[in-house]
Amino acid sequence: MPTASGPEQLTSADLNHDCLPDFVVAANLGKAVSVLLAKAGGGYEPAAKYDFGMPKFYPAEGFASSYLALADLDGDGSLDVASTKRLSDIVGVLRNKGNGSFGPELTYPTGTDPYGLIAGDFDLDGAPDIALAAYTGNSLTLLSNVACSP
Ligand SMILES: [Ca+2]
Ligand SMILES: [Ca+2]
Ligand SMILES: [Ca+2]
Repeated sequence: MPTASGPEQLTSADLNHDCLPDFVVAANLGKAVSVLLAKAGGGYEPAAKYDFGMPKFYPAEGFASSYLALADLDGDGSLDVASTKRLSDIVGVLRNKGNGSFGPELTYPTGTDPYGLIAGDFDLDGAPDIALAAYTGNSLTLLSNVACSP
């Protein structure tokens, strides 16, 4: 299954509510997030448990996409994608339209050169937030979610 070039990290979850696991891949060289949606009826043969459609590529604002986190960041019930951009000072958020396709990437400021990230409700208000480790900035950025009011 092809992805954008230089895939670094991947994660899996059901992005389109069909109970089949989909994949999201962060690509460094290709500067994109690749989304592969599982197709129903893929069978259970070895190494081909699920058949995937052609991946969709979401350009990463011209920066290498390194790490991913999935969470329902806008509170609409579908998982969204947050990805760090190496050698930048932003994190990108792709909002799931509910069917596993995504709108234009939104960006938010971080420390210098964000790398690893995790999603979690760090301020205990019920909405998922994002914490990022900034590689050359030697810092941790905590982005509190104000878009989601559960
Ligand atoms: Ca799915
Ligand atoms: Ca969502
Ligand atoms: Ca929160």
